[in-house]
Amino acid sequence: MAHSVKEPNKISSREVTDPAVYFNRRKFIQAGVLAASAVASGVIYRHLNPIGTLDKHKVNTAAIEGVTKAPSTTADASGFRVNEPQTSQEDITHYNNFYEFSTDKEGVAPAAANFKTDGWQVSVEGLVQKPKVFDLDDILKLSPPEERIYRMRCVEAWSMVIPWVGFPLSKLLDAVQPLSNAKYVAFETLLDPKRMPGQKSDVLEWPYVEGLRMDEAMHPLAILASGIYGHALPPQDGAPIRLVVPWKYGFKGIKSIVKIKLVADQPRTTWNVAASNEYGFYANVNPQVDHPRWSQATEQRIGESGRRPTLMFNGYAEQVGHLYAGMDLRANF
Ligand SMILES: Nc1nc2c(c(=O)[nH]1)N[C@H]1C(S)=C(S)[C@@H](COP(=O)(O)O)O[C@H]1N2
Ligand SMILES: [Mo]
Repeated sequence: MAHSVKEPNKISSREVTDPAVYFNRRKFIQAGVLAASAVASGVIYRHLNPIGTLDKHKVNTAAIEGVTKAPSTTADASGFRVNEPQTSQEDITHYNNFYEFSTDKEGVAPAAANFKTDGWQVSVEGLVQKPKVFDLDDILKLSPPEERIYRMRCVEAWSMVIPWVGFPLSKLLDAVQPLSNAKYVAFETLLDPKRMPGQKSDVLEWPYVEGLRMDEAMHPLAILASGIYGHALPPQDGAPIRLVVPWKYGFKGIKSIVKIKLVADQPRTTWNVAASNEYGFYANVNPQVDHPRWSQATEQRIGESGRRPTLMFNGYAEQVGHLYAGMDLRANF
């Protein structure tokens, strides 16, 4: 099931790949019946999996037995690197949500393949002492690249474990010196329908926008990522730079960012504008607050069988719970 949109009928079921369907097809591929499954699904694979990739495709046996066994938690107190099998590079880069290119998860990679990011700049502006239009290289020089191994939980109830290369968003914000009246950070994706053909459709309002409260943005777990598995971010995952906020649903992780603006009031966010009853501003992962159209109690980890229990704050409650003390987590979904 895809995200709800203003006119859901515009997305045919054929375009949307359900995680279970995707996963079952992958299992078929592993079993060596690629041709049969490709025919059955009507999909022509442009990227056949070399055996080496499949060998690296790790399966967690605990999850296969169902959801009774609790998954392992973070490897250390920081939460910077979870101690769970990483999703294969193939899956991370071929099962994507990026509506600027395609609403078909497996269609994003081919549609984005020629996306050029040369000369990329990011404007950091608004309520700051030192607004600046950064060249990408200058942003990446602000702080040494770090590997962060995070869970990623999409609101659609599938999840991955992704080894990002990135640096704390706080380092960039510190560089422009926020003013005391800056309470939120607003993010914007590139608007260029020629380069992002999905923007010719009105499936969402463009450009894609997202936002964080200032204290969320300053949290050490919130990063700007420029790589995956030690390689530069491929277009389909949000090249050249995207946000990653691991305790929130994946849609908060805005891709291909060109503008970051510090503001006084809570900014508009794309999915909240599209369906405010289904996608809140906070969007903290919460197994107890169901989506109006499906349960959030469990999730499908891509590359595994069975379902896992969804964890409060996606397993980062220890690190971020204090940010929401006294807040009604049901009302602020
Ligand atoms: N600009 C932009 N950012 C986006 C999206 C999008 O459609 N456009 N999709 C979001 C959603 S719903 C998810 S789950 C994640 C997916 O990131 P991934 O494809 O790298 O796994 O990106 C988020 N960021
Ligand atoms: Mo998502």
